[in-house]
Amino acid sequence: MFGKILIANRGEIALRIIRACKEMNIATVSVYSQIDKESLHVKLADEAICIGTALPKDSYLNIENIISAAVGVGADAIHPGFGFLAENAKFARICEECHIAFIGPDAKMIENMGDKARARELMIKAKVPVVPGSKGAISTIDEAKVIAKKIGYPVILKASAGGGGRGMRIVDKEDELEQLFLTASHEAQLAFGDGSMYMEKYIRNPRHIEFQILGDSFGNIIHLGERDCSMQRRHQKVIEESPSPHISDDVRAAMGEAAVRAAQSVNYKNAGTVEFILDADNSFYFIEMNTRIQVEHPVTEMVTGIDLIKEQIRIAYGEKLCYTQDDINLVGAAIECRINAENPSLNFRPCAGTITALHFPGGRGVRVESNMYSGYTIPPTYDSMIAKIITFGKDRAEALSIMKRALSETVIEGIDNNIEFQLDLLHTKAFEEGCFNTSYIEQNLDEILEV
Ligand code: MV4
Repeated sequence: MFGKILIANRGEIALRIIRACKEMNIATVSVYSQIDKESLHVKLADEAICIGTALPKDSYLNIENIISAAVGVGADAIHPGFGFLAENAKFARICEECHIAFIGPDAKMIENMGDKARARELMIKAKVPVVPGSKGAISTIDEAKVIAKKIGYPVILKASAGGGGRGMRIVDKEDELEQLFLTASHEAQLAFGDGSMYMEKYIRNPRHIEFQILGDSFGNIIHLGERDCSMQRRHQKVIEESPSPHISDDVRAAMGEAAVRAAQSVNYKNAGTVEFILDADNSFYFIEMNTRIQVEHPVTEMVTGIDLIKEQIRIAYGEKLCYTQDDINLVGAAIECRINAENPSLNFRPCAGTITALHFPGGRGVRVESNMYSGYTIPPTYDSMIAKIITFGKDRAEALSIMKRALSETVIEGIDNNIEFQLDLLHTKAFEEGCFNTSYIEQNLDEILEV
């Protein structure tokens, strides 16, 4: 097994990876920015190396500094976590060239799936259902008009280099197409250095359901069930759960089969997520494949009993998956609430500052992933997620009652946070009944805040 892993990340995911390594007897190296020197990932790793100043581009995105650190300490592998360099093909390639294992799929896979138009094209070839639309990227406005006419308005234009909701435009009628295409493409060129766009039929108020995939170097691919991430706001997930309260066993089986086919068709290796949207008729369509471990991975861990980080490490080391699809039993239900340092009443304004008192929940069925401690100062530099609280029960009703109990035990003082908002959300009729789509929070915000 690897002797030493460098974790190229911060926050709760860095802790999550350090913990998995410790349980596997693998030495850990944290990297940190100057502003993070009091962070828990620095204290809990066997070694820690400062890689630059606070801004991500000067530290957590600085490939040269991270590779230098890895070479200097003799790390065999790098785990990129999520965000930062996790889906950076150039970084994965440089790791390969330096004979450091990148814990994730290879650079070519990251490139292919990072180009969302190309991923779509590959899925069409693999007969995975996609939303009606262009085959790959669109070259001209005339072509865009022809496709839009064929599939019918409204359509959605998406940047090939976007993903996760960035670089998208909804077009209601042909009059608007040219203008929206040009501005979206221009924006994508500025933001990603790639202005290419593709088109899909716009599905109103979809559900977002994603499947967790694991693939090894021997062509074995399994799925670990789905996560329903429909409770979100402005493309930021707020609550995730597994299983989805919305789909039947038949739909689940069909989606799982499509997800495995998607991964098999590109010979996928390591952990990945196949994202689908579901329309009102429960028709499902592939939209993107993420080539990283995701924030919400604990939800899958709770219902499968599988440690996804350890699996990622074993796969990167070249081990065979020790499960077949038949070995995967989905048991019970898990819910994750993301706890953010933000003020929901002030348009979710992020809040930096010092935590003066902190008490996390415990007890049966509760898991907390966080790098917070009493006295810790949250820097203004990074995203506002400070904890994930995950609960597990024999069914959704039990996981939900445990979550309500857990959140009501939680104390976070000194900074704004969204605990009360999460509690209000959990108490809505829509959440209780599992009957909501990706527009729910935006469309019902006043009501939720007022509960
Ligand atoms: C869509 C869509 C409707 N129709 N594609 C947003 C994030 C990115 N992963 C894809 N997204 C969407 N793609 C078509 N053809 C609606 C969304 C969408 C969405 C998707 C998943 C989760 C939350 C969302 C919130 C708004 C819009």
